[in-house]
Amino acid sequence: MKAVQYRSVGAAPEVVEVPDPEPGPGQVLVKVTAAGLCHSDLALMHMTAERLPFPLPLSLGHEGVGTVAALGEGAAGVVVGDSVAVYGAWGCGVCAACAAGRENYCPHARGLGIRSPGLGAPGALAQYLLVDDVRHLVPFVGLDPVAAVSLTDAGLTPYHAVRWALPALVPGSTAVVIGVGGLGHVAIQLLRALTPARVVALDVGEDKLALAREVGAHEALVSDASVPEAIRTLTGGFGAEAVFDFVGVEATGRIAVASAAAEARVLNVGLGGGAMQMGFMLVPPGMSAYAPYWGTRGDLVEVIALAQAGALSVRTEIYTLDEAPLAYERLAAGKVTGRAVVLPNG
Ligand code: FEH
Ligand code: ZN
Ligand code: ZN
Repeated sequence: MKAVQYRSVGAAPEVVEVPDPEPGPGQVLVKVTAAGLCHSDLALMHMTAERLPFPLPLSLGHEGVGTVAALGEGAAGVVVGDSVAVYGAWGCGVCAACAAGRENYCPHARGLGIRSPGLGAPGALAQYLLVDDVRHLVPFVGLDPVAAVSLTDAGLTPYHAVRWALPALVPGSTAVVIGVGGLGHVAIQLLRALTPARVVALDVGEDKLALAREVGAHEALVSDASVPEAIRTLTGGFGAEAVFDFVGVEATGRIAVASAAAEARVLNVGLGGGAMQMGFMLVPPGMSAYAPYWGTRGDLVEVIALAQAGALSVRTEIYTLDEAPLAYERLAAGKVTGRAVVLPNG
């Protein structure tokens, strides 16, 4: 089969022919309908050999939907032809976190050598994907798989983040979204669907600010050092009750804290590698900070239900498998609107 692989440190991703995978005991083989690209893919392709936490070559793609193509011995709960979304945060499946569906926070996975697809295990940017257990598959009926594949990451990750901030997002509150990319533009829709908060979007690109307004932001402001003052003016001098930084560099971390109200919930969801200040008198009194990772399996079921109810839609750019290296170049250059989606069998 064909797959998009990262084959050596520093090399560009390339489309190669690899052996067709066969499902082993308990595994499910999924014929991939669509797979999304993520900034995390770029982050891992910029890591030094010393920091890369898994061997190469690696088939990329941790955002995938498809149809069940075959079941390994003993696998049950799905049948050939079922349309499924892949929950990508694979854990051990038996610890307290995994038993509660929080496999994204499983403390045992790494030590057991359990990796997510596209993040150490063969990923979804391929014609077929091996899924280690049927519990990682979520039914995906009534949605266009191409339009909605990114719910498995660009939807799931901001949904998990917004859910943590919900107690702060009461009537009269303000939520700030920094970065209107693949995750940020979905976060705006989730905040509008799930909370009464006024949503203020920040970005540096006028095209991204236009997208923010299109998907429901009440305000869309240029993200620079003066913007916390604008947010304080908007909020009567108090600041925002929740701030979501989907960029995650030092500068946006500073903007996030400077824009926050007392008791605000501030989240660093970005991959920029920037630190966010925390400490008495360094941040507003009572401020909470959270660095979430992906989302729980229950979150994925809920975000799919939100999409099925028409409450959110992911903006996508469609590419063939052979165009995937170009799509990564465009993603790296900030030229992708919403999410880039590849059709491995299209
Ligand atoms: C993947 C790997 C590391 C950090 C963050 C991520 C996310 O893209 C998964 O949603
Ligand atoms: Zn991702
Ligand atoms: Zn576990």
